[in-house]
Amino acid sequence: MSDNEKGGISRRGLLGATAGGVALGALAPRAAMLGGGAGLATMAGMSSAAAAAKIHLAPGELDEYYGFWSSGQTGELRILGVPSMRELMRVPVFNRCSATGWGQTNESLKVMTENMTEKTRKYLEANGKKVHDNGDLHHVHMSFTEGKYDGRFLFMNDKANTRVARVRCDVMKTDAILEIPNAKGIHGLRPQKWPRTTYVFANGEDEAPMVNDGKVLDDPSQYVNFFTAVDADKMKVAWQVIVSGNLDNTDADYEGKWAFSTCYNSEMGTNLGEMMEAEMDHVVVFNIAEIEKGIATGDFIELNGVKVIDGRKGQNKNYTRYIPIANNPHGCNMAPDKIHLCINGKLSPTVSVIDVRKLDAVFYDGAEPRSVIVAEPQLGLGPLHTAFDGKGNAYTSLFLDSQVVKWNIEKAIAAYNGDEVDPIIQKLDVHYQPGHLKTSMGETLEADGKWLVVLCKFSKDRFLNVGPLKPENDQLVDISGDQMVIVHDGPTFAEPHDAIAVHASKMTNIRSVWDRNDPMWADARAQAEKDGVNIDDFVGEVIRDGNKVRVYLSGIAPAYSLEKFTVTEGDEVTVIVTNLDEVDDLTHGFTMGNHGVAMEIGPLATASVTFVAGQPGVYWYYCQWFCHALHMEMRGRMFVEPKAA
Ligand code: RUQ
Ligand code: CUA
Ligand code: CA
Repeated sequence: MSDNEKGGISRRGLLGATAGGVALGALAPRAAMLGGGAGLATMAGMSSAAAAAKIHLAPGELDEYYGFWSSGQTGELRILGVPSMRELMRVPVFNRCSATGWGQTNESLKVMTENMTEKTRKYLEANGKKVHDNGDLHHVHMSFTEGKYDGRFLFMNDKANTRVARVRCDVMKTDAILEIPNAKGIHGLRPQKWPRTTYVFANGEDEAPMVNDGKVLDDPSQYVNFFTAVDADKMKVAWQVIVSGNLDNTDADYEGKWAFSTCYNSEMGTNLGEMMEAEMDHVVVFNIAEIEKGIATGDFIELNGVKVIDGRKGQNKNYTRYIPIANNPHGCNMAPDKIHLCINGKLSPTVSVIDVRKLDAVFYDGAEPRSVIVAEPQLGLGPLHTAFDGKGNAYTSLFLDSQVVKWNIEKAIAAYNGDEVDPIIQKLDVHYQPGHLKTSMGETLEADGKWLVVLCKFSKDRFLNVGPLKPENDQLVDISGDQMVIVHDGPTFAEPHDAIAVHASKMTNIRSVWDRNDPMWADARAQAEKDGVNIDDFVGEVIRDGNKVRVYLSGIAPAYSLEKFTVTEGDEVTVIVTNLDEVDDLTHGFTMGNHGVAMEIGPLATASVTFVAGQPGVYWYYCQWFCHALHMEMRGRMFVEPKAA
């Protein structure tokens, strides 16, 4: 009997009487619509006025937590205040941003291109592009020191173009983007928790030939997947491990010994039926010390400049172990008790609880891989992710049931050992189809059990109808009492997958104006020095260099240092703008009319942009960031002279 069947619901049962699995996607939303009672229990135990009071901030009051939100296919990072759920900022990462010039300024193009593979560079060049301007950002996580957030960096994935990015928490700008060679479709991502974030672990979800050069195509027997450890300080690949099956979500332990990845396609199938064929998939456990030893002793192959360890099944080494889990698991969540890892069943109604203290025996004493499982509570339909309150309770999202279930880990262990106890404390209807859910500080040793954010994939009837494309609904739940209480509906644009809530006291590095010596514009500074221009002074200079023209502008509200400059049609013009206003919140902009050029220049920042001067004529440039009563007057002219015949 399979574990699925042991849980009382077979795969066939979960899918209903449909032939094969193809109807799962269509079935899911309907199933939830039919699941009655939506909303009725949400205010149980608390009046709506009391609930609202908990999240209401008077004008000028600050939130207790920074919420860092992914944005899925929008490709950016978002900052929300928790518990007010007010959106505070959007940080462009993989996307092209009209407001800030991200994806267009020289500084952002450097970040976006400097760690790009040759293959991508050639592809883009052939298509007249410099960068991909989309991303699919699922997971955002902060750097750790000894299991606690340290306020230095945020790391995030791009599933669409196989990248990992880092955002500096001092200025909230992206400072590194790394395209991962060999792997395809980076999905799950987590920083190492202990002793500090030396590695960021990144899962390749999609299977492809090991050497993907077109010689092997439709032969899945030759496909592999890669698990990647990124050096978090250098933002370079440290090493990779080839695995059996694909990789979905990942997490790391609190001892720095292990990383874990779920796999929903141990079958290495290429269609839905094949991907659900097996009774069991697995969790891969990566043994960090053994992998580092293997790299140090030369037990690797080199592939596209990366040291790659073979950790596939059947390797008689201690790099990896494969723990069977009921078919098609999804989320992978390490509890702040440092002991329990929760693997969410998705197709199985269960969460498999692994005691990480039992892993050594599996690696070194030949213990059965499943001997590490200490509980497998049956929670409901479609468990995707689990969060923790630091008080021994877990909160699991049930996608198909449109619920969050609160359950107790110790009781689940007791039940698994045969005790007559029900680990389930409460089931809460949410709206609708929740994916990730996050507790305040819940993925750290400082889990505080105050708030839970449930990121619902569907909002349907919860908001005014805005057309066929609806917002998602990020619901805020008060978990400080015995019972969960929904206190806020938070509509969001496409499409937050994941979020973290970081106590504001952790954000000690955050600045309000830039440091003039910031490395972000080091290239512009070096060029200015060569041109004999001091960009720390109020300067207006035009340097001609063949058909290249460099225009140095300073801005002090409400004027630029130059009211006009002249170039020739077809010149490559670089405009370098420095904002010399050392004033909190005084941002300038630079927009060049009818040239598709616009960028942000924060207080004491320098930013630059390069474009080709267009057809002859007069073009106005202007500051597009409202900076002064005379902001409209902060503008000037570019004269484009006809090219000599
Ligand atoms: S995954 S809904 Cu992209 Cu984080 Cu689970
Ligand atoms: Cu400077 Cu508006
Ligand atoms: Ca499977």
